[in-house]
Formats: sequence, C-alpha cells, structure tokens
Amino acid sequence: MSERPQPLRAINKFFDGKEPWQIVSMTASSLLAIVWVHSLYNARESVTVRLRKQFFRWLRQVPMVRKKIEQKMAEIKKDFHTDVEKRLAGVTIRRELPEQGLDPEQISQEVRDHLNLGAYDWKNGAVSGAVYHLCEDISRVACEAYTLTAYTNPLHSDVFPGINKMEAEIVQMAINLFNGDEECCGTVTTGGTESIIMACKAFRDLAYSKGISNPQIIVPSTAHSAFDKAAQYLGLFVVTIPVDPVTLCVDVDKVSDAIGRRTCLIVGSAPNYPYGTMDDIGALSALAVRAGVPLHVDACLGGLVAGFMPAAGHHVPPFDFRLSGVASISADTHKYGYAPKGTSVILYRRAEYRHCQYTVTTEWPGGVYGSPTVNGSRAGGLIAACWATMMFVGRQRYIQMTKEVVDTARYIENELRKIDGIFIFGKPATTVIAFGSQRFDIFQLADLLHKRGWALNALQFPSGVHLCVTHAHTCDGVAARFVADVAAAARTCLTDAAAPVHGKMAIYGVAQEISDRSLVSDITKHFIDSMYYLPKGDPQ
Ligand SMILES: *Cc1c(COP(=O)(O)O)cnc(C)c1O
Ligand SMILES: *C1O[C@H](CO)[C@@H](O)[C@H](O)[C@H]1NC(C)=O
Repeated sequence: MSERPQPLRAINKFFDGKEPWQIVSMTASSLLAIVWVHSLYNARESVTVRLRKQFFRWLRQVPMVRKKIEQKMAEIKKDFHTDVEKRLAGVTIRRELPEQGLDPEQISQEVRDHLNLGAYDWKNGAVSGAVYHLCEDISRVACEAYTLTAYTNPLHSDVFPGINKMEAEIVQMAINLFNGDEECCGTVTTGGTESIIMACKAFRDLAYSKGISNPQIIVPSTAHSAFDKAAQYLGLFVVTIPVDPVTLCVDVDKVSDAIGRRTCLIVGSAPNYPYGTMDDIGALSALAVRAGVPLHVDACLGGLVAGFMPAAGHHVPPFDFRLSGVASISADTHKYGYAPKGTSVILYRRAEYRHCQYTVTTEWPGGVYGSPTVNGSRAGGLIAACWATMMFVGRQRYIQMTKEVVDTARYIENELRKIDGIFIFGKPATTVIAFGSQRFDIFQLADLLHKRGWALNALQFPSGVHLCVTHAHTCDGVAARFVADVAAAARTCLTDAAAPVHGKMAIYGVAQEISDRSLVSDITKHFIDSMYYLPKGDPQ
C-alpha cells in the first residue's frame, strides 16, 4: 500500500487496536453528536434562550408553582373580562343573527354607539398615533371612493382592470417619492405588517434559490415586532442587534459582525417605532453593498413624512433608493399617507425580488393560481380609497401637512426638553418623541397623563413612553395642552417620587419584572382572547 496522507494516518492510528464493533459505534455516536450540534446551531432560537425556556418549563411543573400560576392566571382572565364588561356597558350584546334584518337607521345608530365606546377623545388628538388626521374633506373623498368600489376584487383582473391600474399607480407614485428608478417595482398590501412579511418572504426565497437552507435576518432590537412575526410565520432565524444606548440607533459594527453565510436580509428603520430615531441607513447601505446582502428599510411609520420633509424645510438623512444598498422599502399609506386603514406599499429595487414575493401553484384542480400578496381575494375598495386620498391630497398638501406635523413634533420635543425630571431618548427623526425619567417611575407620569385623557404608548427595557405626533395634534392648542400636562405631571412625580404606580400603566412596569417571559406571553394571549369576549346577557 502506498503512503497515506497525513489525516488518514492519524485516524488509523486512533482506531488502532479497536474491535470492529467499537469502531462502528464510535463512528455512529460522533455522527449523532455532530448532527445534534448542527441542529443547535441551526435552530431558530439561540442555545441560551432555549436553556432558559427549559428551566422555566421545569419550574412550572413543580405542583406548588403550577397551582399558584393557575390561580393568578384565572384572576387575570377575570380582570380582563370585567374590563370588557365595563367598556361594553350601554350596547346590546348580539349572539345570534337577527331573525329579521334590522332597518338601516337602527344599524347606523348602533354603529355610532359602538364607535363611541372607547375611553379616549380620539377626535381631539388625545391619542398617540392611531388617528393620523382629522380632515373631513379627505375622509369624505376616501369614503366616497370606497362606497363605489367596496365589492371589487383585484384578484379578477379581467373584471376589474381599473383597480389593478390604481394599484400600479399607487406603487409608482411611492417609487418616485423614494427616488427609485425604472427597475423599481412593488405591490400594495393591507398594512405595514404584511409589507414586512412580504419582504422577508421574498428575501428568504431568494436565499433558498442560492442554496441557503436556514436563512437568518439581522434586525435592530428597535425594529418593529412585525419582523419577529414574519420570522415566526416563515421559519426564519432572527439575529437581534442592540442599539447604542445614547443615540438609540443600531450599532452598525455589530450588524457587520453578525453577517454570515446564512444572512438573507439586514434591516434598518427610518424611523423605528419605539424611539422614532432613524438608524444610519447610509452606513447600513454601504455595509450591505460590501457584504453582498440585501438591506430592507422599514419606513412604514415615517416614510410618507420623511419623503416630504426636505420640501417642507426639515432636514432628514437619505434613507431611500438613492442609497445603492437599499433593496426594499416598506411604507404605510394608511399612516402618514392619510388613507383609511388597510393599505401599505412594499417596494423593491429589482423585479427579481418581487418575483420571490409571489406565490404560484400550478397543479391545483382549481387552475393555475398566482397571487402577489398574502390574500387571494383582496379589497379593491381599500386600493381605490388609498388612490383617491393620494389624488385628492396631492404633493403640495402633503408637503404642507408634513410641515405642520413636523413643526408640532419639534415644538413638543423642545418644550419637553425643558421639563425638569424627564429626558428625551435620542434624536427624534420624524414625528415620534420618546421620553423617560431617571428621577421617578415614568409610568407614574404616564398614569397621571392617562387620567387627563392622553393615551401614550408604553416602552420597556428601559421604561419609557412615547407620543407619536400626527396631524390630529396640529389642531389649535393640542400641543400646548400636552406640554402643560406633562410639565404638571412631572412636578407631581418629583414631589412624590416614591408613590406606587396605579392604574392601567402599572402593568407595563410589572411586565418587565417577570423573568419567565412565557408567563407574559400567556397573559397576552388571555388579553387577545378578551377582545373576542362577549359578556353573557346585557351588561348593566
Ligand atoms: C406601524 C409600523 C409597522 C407595522 O405596520 P401595521 O400597519 O401596523 O401593520 C411597521 N414598522 C413600523 C416602524 C411601524 O411604525
Ligand atoms: C388580507 O390579508 C391581510 C393579512 O395580511 C388581512 O389583514 C386582510 O384582512 C386580508 N383580507 C383582505 C380582503 O384584504
């Protein structure tokens, strides 16, 4: 036998003197070990996360712990139900189809009654985000368009080609706003979450086509939770990158370190939901080009503000297709596009990417079936209402509204910076202003504001609250009233910093303290259940 290469000699030496059965069993067990390690490495959650979950799973099997948890959960469930019962006081609970249909006036009255059940005065700009404008002329035009097209379905392009045209025009207008070129394309979806799921699906499938079997997405910790949702639906591994504690923008070096063979997408927000800060999209784009990975810019919240900011006299760093690493952009027309709820756009730099978003089945007895987004049947009325809104508002009024919203946001930010006891997180890029406190529990302040009718959004890790300034806050006196209420509440909190937090806001503080996150998840599921809860009999 000729001389064997070095490694083989080493292996032969290792097995020297072993029985054949020993050799077989050692080979098999090392193979199994390799498979096991590989599965750990390829799993959708990291080893530490899974060990932690396992620990709490064991803990929950201890009978005393289990009993206590079950007891607590039952109480929580009951509280949720009581809340619903209180909220629904005054409307008839209907569990059956009415035997004879009701008359239109009565239905209209009941719809109005349902609309007024909430605790907030959303028509006076008291809520953060949620209601993006209160201009009746815009709503009238959008609703008129919806009335005309409510029963259309762009799935049937032969029947409703006009709806397809409107969709194509919404996409094209958005491409122009974001400085895309001839090659850019996109689709309308039903909201930001769907736009994000579509982008993740497209770049997952692009990765599959390149032979990457376990793709991962690299996401800033501040990116919208829709990316985690997409990963849950699509079987993607999420690598979460922390943000800089001062600027609240993603740490680009850490993104760079995280990029690997399995990376199918990196993400930046323009801006993010929690703090309203904008990641350094320029740096992320350069990194994307260098590493040869696509970059998705989530401009769901701020895109239709940021796109008009330069013309409105406000500075915003470039975040769109002008940066060559930007492969896709999501932007919500149902937020600052001022369209009724139910539309968003997802845009791609290249037609190839959009092809990866589509699904096609060729063997179904119902025929060859291809569709662009999640839905089969789609609501043509929502597309028409969005199109009508964009046509009615027009470029000059978008610029004007952007100026009003951003001026108001800057005014609130500057005034909040003067208030003793609170601080602003990072530099708000568009319209979200997040604040916290090192002197008292910020949820105590949020609770006081809540009592004055302000609905703010709670932030965790670290504790904070934010106001998403919309056109509804540009109405006379709203911003000044908000600033005055925060100032008064901050004074109260400073004089009694140790006061325990009560009310609705207390729960956000508590939820952060629970180390078994699966409990938080279970509680949340009970909360979602409560949205579907109908009290037995009429509440008093
Ligand atoms: C609102 C939002 C989304 C998700 O959009 P939905 O329309 O609520 O599904 C995604 N990203 C950011 C930054 C958002 O603010
Ligand atoms: C389509 O899919 C979305 C989820 O992406 C859903 O919210 C929406 O109600 C669906 N239906 C229609 C008709 O758009």
